[in-house]
Amino acid sequence: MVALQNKLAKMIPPLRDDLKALAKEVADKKISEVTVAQAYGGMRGVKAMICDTSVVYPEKGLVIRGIPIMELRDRYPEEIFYLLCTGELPDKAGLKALQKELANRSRIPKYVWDVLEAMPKNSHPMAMLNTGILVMQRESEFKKAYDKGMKKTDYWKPTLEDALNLLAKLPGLAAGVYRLRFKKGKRIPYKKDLDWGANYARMLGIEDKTGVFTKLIRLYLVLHCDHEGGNVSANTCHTVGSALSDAYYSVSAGLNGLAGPLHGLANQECLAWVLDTMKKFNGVPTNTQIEKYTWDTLNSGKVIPGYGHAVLRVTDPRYSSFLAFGKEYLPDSEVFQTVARVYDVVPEVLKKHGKAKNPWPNVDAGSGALLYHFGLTEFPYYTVLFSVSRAMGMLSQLILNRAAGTAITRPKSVSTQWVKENIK
Ligand code: HAX
Repeated sequence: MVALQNKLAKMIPPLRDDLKALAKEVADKKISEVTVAQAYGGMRGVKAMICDTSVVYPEKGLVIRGIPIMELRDRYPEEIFYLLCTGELPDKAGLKALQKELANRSRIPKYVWDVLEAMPKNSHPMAMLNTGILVMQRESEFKKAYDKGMKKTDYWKPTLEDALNLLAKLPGLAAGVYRLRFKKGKRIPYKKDLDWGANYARMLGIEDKTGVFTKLIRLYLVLHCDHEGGNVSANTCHTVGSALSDAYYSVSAGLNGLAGPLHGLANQECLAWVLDTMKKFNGVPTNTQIEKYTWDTLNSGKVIPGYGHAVLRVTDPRYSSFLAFGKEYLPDSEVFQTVARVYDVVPEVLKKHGKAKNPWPNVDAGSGALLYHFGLTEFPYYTVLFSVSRAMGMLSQLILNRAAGTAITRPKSVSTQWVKENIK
């Protein structure tokens, strides 16, 4: 056993007892009420599930196990996975052990490539990534152990195995999707002496003489790792996992949600919007030009991608982290300059427009411009990068849910007829 497995093995039995006792002690207390508006409105603000990996505060953004995301910017993504699972950052030995564990599990079965190569050439990279994950479901250790009749208190163990296997393979799979889909040439193998994020950067095959692109990929993987439990991808993964579907099924389901334009696909839409403004105005637009373009977009009934959020009510600290990175490493990039200028203009326009509850940028508003600068210009690919990172959040939540023995998700729905008859 390596450090993460050991740590969880010690942590989980008392944690399970603690959760059980707490749930019993306060069983009848109310934590939320639901209005008709919320039932019709995507259950926004309804507190009806537990997630211990992270919390999103409207006024300060993402906090992972008590640590604001801004303070974790310089960490390795693997450290974040350890933190999400255990509540603590690993020591040096724990990090090394986890990196070694991931390297040893990184080989991707050949049948995955056979399937992906048979897909239509214009398939969306997210459909390819998800197909790759789903086709590996047959490798699930959870499924094998479940079929042998494992006891409920052991469910988390093969789930952790699945999580490590999947995480280890994701950079290679995701990079392979990039190289295949965009005809970049042969796949680049995992290098065992490099960390997980550096491997991903390297396997994409983007030239990186200065090492700044690798830094960006590590940062990207850290910033997108988790966003509590109720967002579309986490909530979907949780629901599917609650039926005891294994990690491959559950994460794949969650990522299908991430592929929607109101969720993770917003990063591709956002860069497209920024590039459109630059094309229209022949270079970095002025504030007045951006203002006009923003109004044109709103007046045509579209949203401004990368702005607004269901929970946040301030500038997303993840956006601020990307902005700081851009200012440090690529202040001369015209795309980055446009993104920074859009930030000066769009919030004020959205306030005047008066619809969006949050006029500030979310994580997706800035990330694409940085990738674009380094030559990763195929923006339909951006949500795949997001997925590799978000898998850490979904998998850590799944492990903890298995440990806690979380119940199958099954809220009660009511019909419109019922609302008319009982509420009106
Ligand atoms: N531009 C224009 N209008 C917006 C808007 C934006 N950026 N954000 C919200 N609105 C509108 C909504 O469409 C809604 O209009 P209707 O009443 O006509 O339906 C109204 O303002 C109220 O919405 P809200 O309560 O402020 O926002 P929601 O919680 O319903 O939705 C969204 C949150 C993120 C989906 C929304 O702000 C949006 O569509 N933003 C643009 C897309 C985007 O950036 N998505 C990524 C979010 C982060 C993420 O999940 N990344 O993965």
